[in-house]
Amino acid sequence: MRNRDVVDIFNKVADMLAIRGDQIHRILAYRKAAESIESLGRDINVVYAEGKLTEIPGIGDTLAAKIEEMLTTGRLEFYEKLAKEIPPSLVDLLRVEGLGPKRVKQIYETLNITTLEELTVAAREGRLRDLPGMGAKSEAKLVASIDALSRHGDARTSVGMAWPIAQQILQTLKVVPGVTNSAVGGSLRRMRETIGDIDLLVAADSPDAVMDRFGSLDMVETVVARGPTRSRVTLLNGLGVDLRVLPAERWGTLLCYFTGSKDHNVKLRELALKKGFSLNEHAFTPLDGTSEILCASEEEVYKRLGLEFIPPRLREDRGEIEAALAGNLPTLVEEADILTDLHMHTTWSDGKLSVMDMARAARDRGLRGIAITDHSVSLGVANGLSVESLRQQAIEIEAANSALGPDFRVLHGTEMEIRADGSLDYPDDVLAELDFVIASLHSALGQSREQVTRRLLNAINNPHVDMIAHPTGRLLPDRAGADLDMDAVFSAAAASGTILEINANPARLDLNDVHARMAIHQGVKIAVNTDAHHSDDFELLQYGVATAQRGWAAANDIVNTWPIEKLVQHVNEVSTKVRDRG
Ligand code: DGT
Ligand code: CA
Ligand code: CA
Ligand code: ZN
Repeated sequence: MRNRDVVDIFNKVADMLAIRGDQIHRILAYRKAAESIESLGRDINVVYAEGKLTEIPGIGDTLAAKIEEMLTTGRLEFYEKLAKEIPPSLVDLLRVEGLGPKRVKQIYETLNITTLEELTVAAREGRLRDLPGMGAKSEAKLVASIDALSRHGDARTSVGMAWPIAQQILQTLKVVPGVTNSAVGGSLRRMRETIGDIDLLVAADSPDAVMDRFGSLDMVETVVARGPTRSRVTLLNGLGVDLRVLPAERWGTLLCYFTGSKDHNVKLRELALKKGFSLNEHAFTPLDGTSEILCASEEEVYKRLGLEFIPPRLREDRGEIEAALAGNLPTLVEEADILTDLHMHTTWSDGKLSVMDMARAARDRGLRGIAITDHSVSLGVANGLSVESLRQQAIEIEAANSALGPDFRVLHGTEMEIRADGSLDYPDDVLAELDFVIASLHSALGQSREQVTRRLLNAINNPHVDMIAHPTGRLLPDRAGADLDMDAVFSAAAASGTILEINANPARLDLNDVHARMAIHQGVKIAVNTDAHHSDDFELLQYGVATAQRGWAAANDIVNTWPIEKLVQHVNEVSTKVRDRG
């Protein structure tokens, strides 16, 4: 058994004791033990081998004996005996908002319900309202809570939803007196496309004021746990937030440990052990028993391990530690490197602002150029442009360019439908009039791999098509994209010079991180664009850049970092080359 398993069983025992109606101090003892093992940061098997279990906070002789039993036999007799009295599956019922241990016991004893499924059925059939102390109203509330649980349950949240919330909470915590540092950690700092929960880290000498402020935030629904260095809350939207607080001199190890990923941490710890240290969120602790070494910055943590600093977006155990050891980490593209945005919409199709409004807003954000890429005619739902409208739009774009002067360039583009049969929405002679041609799939995404891949390759190989937007067409969290043969797509894009997009909208992030890395490896040029329908959407760029970073992209891999003249030249050369070859 490992730390997690012991934590799991102790938490279950605490819940089962609570349902049984046991003494509160006994229940709390198991919870405290679980929390301390959870934040132990060392392999509990090692601690046991050293005979030091009782040095763990909250572990006395009784609990140490139980841990020993689990580690040596893989079982816990006490748990098995308890399970005969209180079915362990009852613990799941406690996850339903508004269901406490007493009520769970009553439901079990009177209706013999032992699982969340059985409870759901009983509640829907109206069998709970007759229990003493219940009623039709509280039964209806319970049904709503069960629904909410299955909605949020184990579902992951979009990074675009979680990031602003995390920033908002941090704004409040960083001004609490005594706070010297604060940051987002976990998968959100690594900018995974979806996140399980928000992790926040704070450096402060005394955690109490921070914990108080955290628990009393308006958006908090319940404080799930509060310990000496850790609190966990559930927000009104069902999202979980973990907060850990340690003194400033431990900030580096704290931030590193809770940024993860877990697999990255495991590798760091192995490196530390080779150098004679255990490593957790608190410190490097020498195995020879001399006093611990603190790191106030993350840089020191990596330095001590003999590694280059590894940017958070690479910390997925995808070769970054090996690269850091060899001094081979990429210099990642940064948001500040981005000079253009090559995909956006205006009132000509389904956007909310005019060409000029979008251009001014982009210029105000420091960009040097944009491409206006409204939808083409067959995307009727998005008010796609006919050839005549497209030609009228050209006049407006020319006017915008004269008005904006030489330091900003508006390219006339299109986001052209690739129709279900693989043909393109505009004829070649119309495409030839445009500065920048995007082709994309919005319909018939469920076609067979062979069919949908052939459809996309047809667009990639058209000499007028400069870029493919959101290649798979997926929508997070649950609409899968086209089942493309990615290898075929990447090699065709590399051969033809067709740019592939990382669409920065957090509902897309398409290409995803892994595909972006494969594409770059095969020599494909990548664009990061917002697909803005309003100037507010320019904010979304950060998610696209983060995805590019997670794909190990350097600035030169991303065409938006190129001066616009170079970009235009690339697009023209590629068209000519392909035309000559074909
Ligand atoms: P999520 O929330 O599922 O999107 O993913 P994370 O990576 O945010 O995971 P979370 O919230 O469970 O934990 C935050 C970080 O804490 C995680 O990235 C690494 C660290 N951590 C958590 N549990 C463990 C563990 O059992 N072992 C190690 N080495 N690190 C852990
Ligand atoms: Ca997390
Ligand atoms: Ca967490
Ligand atoms: Zn678009």
